[in-house]
Amino acid sequence: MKAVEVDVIQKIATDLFEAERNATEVDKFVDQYPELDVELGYDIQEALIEKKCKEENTKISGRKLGLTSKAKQEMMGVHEPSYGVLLENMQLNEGEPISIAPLIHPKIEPEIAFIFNKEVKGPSISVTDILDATAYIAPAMEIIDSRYRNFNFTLPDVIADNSSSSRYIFGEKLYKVEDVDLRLMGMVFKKNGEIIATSAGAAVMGHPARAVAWMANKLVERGQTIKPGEIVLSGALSEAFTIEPGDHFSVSFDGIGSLEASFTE
Ligand code: OOG
Ligand code: MG
Repeated sequence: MKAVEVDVIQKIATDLFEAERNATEVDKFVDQYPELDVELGYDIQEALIEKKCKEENTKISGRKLGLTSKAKQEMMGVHEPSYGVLLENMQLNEGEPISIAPLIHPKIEPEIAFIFNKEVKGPSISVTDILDATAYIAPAMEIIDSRYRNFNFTLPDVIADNSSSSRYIFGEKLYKVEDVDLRLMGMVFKKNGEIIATSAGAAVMGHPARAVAWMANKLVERGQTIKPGEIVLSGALSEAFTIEPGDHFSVSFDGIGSLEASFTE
């Protein structure tokens, strides 16, 4: 890697780290750094995760997919998926009220969590390989919080920003993957008792495990794998919804139960 690239990686990673810590927005970087492409985006994401692990004294707990459904791609104007890293300090517990005070402009998404008990190493990983390596699935919600002003970004920008990751929560009750048809599994998402979205697993790239397989095949290009014990979020099955203090969200899936989340100031 050239020295100038190393400087750009560290500069953008530091700006994104501080934007999160201070809950302030930054402008997307592509305009200022035309060399910012998908590869450089993942280099920055790696540098950012390394910095977060060190300074926040946490470690990697899994991965997440982003922009895997048409609803999300159209909402954000980005037509390719991305992935990001989940850290232990991003995980929330079911039943605990969630304060949005430390966040910039949080939104919430209904997702499916995969919990792995085998390593998944690309290339040529298929839907079947993902299902074989999955110990459990559970209903999940992701709280995203882009560090970019008004969630305005390009694909390389959002990759650098760890695909807008902020917090995640999944159901304590876990389900066997062979007991459901992930493609046809229906989903109802409610805010304050009213239905705000309905969907099915197939909204995520035709099959949620296809999104995870896509990621496993991308990860290997960077010498990485999905590790046993890691959790992977499928990507949202619907668009994302703004969170206000006092809001209560619930997601219910056919066959795998439901999950609730309440928010405070
Ligand atoms: C990017 C992250 C998208 C999902 O599930 O699609 C994402 C964004 O929309 O800010 O997490
Ligand atoms: Mg998401």
